[in-house]
Amino acid sequence: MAAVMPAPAASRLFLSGNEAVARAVWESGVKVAAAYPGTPATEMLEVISTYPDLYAEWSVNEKVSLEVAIGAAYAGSRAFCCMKHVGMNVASDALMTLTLTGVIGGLVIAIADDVGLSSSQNEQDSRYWGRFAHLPVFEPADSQEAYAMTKAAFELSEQFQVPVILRMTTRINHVKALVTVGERVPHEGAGFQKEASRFVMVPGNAGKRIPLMFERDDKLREFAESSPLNFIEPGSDRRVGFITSGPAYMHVKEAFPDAPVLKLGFSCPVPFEKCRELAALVDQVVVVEEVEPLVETELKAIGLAVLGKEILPRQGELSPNVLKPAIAKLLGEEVPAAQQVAPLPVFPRPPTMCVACPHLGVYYTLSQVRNLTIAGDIGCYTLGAGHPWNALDTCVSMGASMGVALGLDKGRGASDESKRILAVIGDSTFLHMGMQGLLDIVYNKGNVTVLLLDNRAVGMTGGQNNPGNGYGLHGEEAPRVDFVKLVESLGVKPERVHKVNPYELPVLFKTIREEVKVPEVSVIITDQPCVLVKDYHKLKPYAVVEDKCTGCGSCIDVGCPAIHVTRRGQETKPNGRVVDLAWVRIETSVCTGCGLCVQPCGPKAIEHFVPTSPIQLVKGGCNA
Ligand SMILES: Cc1ncc(C[n+]2csc(CCOP(=O)(O)OP(=O)(O)O)c2C)c(N)n1
Repeated sequence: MAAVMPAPAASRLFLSGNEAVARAVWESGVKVAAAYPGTPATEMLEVISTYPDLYAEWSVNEKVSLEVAIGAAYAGSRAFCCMKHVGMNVASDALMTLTLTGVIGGLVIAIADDVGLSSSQNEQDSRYWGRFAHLPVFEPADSQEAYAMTKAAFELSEQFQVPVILRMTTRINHVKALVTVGERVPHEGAGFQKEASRFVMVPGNAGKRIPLMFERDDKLREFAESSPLNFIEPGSDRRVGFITSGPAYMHVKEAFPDAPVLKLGFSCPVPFEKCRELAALVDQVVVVEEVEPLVETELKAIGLAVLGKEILPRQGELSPNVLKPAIAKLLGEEVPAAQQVAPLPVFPRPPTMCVACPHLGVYYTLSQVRNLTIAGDIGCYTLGAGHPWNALDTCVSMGASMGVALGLDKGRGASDESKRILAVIGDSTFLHMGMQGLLDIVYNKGNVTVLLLDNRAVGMTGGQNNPGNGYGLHGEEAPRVDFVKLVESLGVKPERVHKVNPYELPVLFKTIREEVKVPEVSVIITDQPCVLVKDYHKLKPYAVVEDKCTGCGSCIDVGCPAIHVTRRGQETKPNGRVVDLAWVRIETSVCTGCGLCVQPCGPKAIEHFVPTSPIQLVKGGCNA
């Protein structure tokens, strides 16, 4: 977690967009900040939690985090909530009613879109929420803007009593730049004032708020027209002008430094007059927006002749190497050869689980059991879909393994009759959205075996604390969920609930084999901690005894990245064929002695590492 930044006002700090937003949240006098982790948004709350004088929490999911922020804003305090793009799908039920009540204290919701899918199950454009929920959207283009727009968003939120969406993308969240910061200004809310017609959204009350929401739309559009966040840079090359927002603005400036540009920082509602102004300056207008053609569609609807996704991709970032050829083609210019070359691809490094990860034992076991259909979920254990396990058959969204497994059970086709249906879910994902799915399986008498991988961490996003590990955001003690009691209280029969150590492969294998045969719901809980959390204790490392290793590769099937195959020479077979002799090696410097690889090793060639020279000890046990 990033450290607190006690820098005084006017300091220039080198901050990522996430850190810049965190600083602005603190300076804005926010009292309550809540979030559920998700890349690329996670660090916002992590950094906020290092500032004094505010309450910050990891909530169990994004919907709860938004609801916590709503309550604080109803009480007149400033509140902040952040999430990755898919988080807003979860939180949107609250959002769509929040837009009717509005807020008292300023409420800013930062949504981080993973444009380019560096770490997500899909690519979404969160600016849609601005249109769908009739809310203003700000789009920063760098860290300084992320900071300034967060502060401006709180002002706007209170002026119009409306929550404001700050739309960020991975490039803004993670890239660092210099930011000049200011002072914290405390903000004291008046406290919650009862007003049932506004805060109790039953049909009679909600219906009366809808026209107010539409009126607010008009006022916001008018405001956007004169907002300094929307400005025109007249440029000198008038052949093409650009209407753009967020990081795409930076790409436009880099690719076409002389072109007229309308930069939309306050991009929803779209300031139509400003767009017309830009159009009047140039021969052609191109709207450059990542991901969906939202501004473009609205401009076309008001009769403005603009181009956009006809010539630009709808997926991924609009970097200069994407923009330059597209605009050259539009202008009938030759595309310079250098610009036609796609950027060099990064050497492929498939994601892998950590050395000694407790999930390894689970997937090694699953890859040995036949006749399974496995509904996967989202977390480190999604990597079980990859090599060497190839264990997962589906992965949709957080918590979906439960419902999908039930659907696979109830919707069995001709070839599925004898198949056993299994669902794999992590502890944080179970608490986020999985619990309800398990209740549904129980209630609807599904025949599903659930593997609940309790590694006491939100591993995938950096090992954050959660109700499953008994620590709060600041590392303080907190009530720890008892997963056995929880699943039993959801209706799973006690005899169908098993807690197993995922490093004990025979026990795990036997438990899975037996439970998938039982025609009712059962839950197998693995109980060993993530190797990256403080509850994990390293054991003595292992090494391969060269003389005993036959190179069979059974240990490789575990999938531990500390194990790899090397060539130890060649052998000529009686038929004259020359074959490579393989030998497996364990990187003892990273091995933590979990013993998973020892279990499938036929020739018993894996033994505790014994350093034979002081140099090996100094090097951390490298057996090279
Ligand atoms: C709706 C939503 N919110 C957040 C995320 C980001 N995210 C991906 S996996 C994950 C949780 C993983 O934790 P857990 O289920 O405990 O599994 P582990 O990674 O520890 O194995 C999160 C928060 C997401 N993909 N979707």
